[in-house]
Amino acid sequence: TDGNYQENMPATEIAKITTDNPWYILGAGAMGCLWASYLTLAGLPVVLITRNKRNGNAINLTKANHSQSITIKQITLGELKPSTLTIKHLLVTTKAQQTISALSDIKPHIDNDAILFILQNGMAGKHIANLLPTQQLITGITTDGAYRTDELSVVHAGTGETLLGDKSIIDCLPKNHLAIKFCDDIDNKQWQKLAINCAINGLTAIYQCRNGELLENEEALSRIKLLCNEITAVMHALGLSVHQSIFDQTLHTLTITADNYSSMYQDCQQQQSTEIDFINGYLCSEAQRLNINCPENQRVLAAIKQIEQSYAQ
Ligand code: KPL
Repeated sequence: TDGNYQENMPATEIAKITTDNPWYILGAGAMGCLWASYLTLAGLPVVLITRNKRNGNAINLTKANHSQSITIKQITLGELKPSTLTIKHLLVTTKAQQTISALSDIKPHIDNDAILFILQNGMAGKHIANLLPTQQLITGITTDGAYRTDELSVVHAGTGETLLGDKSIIDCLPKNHLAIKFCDDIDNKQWQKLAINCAINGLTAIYQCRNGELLENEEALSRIKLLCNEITAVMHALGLSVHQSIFDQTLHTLTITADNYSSMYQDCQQQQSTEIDFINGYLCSEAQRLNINCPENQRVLAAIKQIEQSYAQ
């Protein structure tokens, strides 16, 4: 499905990225810095929107022990607000729980016809669509692994792939640097990713371990089984096809990301709010709507909420 659609597509339908009309990136975390780097390397103009002024204007990108410094244009929210600047292309890489507040901050600058490419864990899509009803929202799902070692240094630790639910922007993305593919079944893929995050992320924060260590923990494994059964029931009730068992997919992800610390583990370690409301929280609210019991997901949700509350003490 990917790759050779372009010949049939009129040039006017392909969004144009120029210096006057760059990719703006909201969310300068690991994914935001990674994409800012690769978009720049692909020759596409980029502006990183940051809350506070950063020390320096270069991102240090490391992949397979090779580091390079990439100059990136940045604008702070304070500089953006009084300007008349209009955003036509926005890559959203904020954490799910920060997305609505961050988008509300820049909403006056987002063009009514803007394209938003949303690349994050969890299910925040509906809230974004309510906030920005006229803009085109394109969902992306990525299995690339990245972490930051400081504000502007990012390590591309695991090479995965990025799927997106719309072809129109593929030529405006760094497809020579990242494995980017169109997916005609993005809602299903997003649910599979949600399912895996429901089964892994909370437990790594509860047992305070790397992903792979869950495989050696019998109690954790039996909880993963329960979580997967509940998620599968919800997916079936929603009419989503589950080709490969969610439990098998989870075990596979745990094996290939064995050395990773999950994003939720990292958030808890840094005493930051987590994406739990958009992962197990979302699953539980869908289950409730469908009258399906999800006690194990509720248990994980409650345990992570308790961890978050303990920071405030
Ligand atoms: O997506 C992830 C995350 O940490 O958020 C997994 C797949 C669990 C990898 O760590």
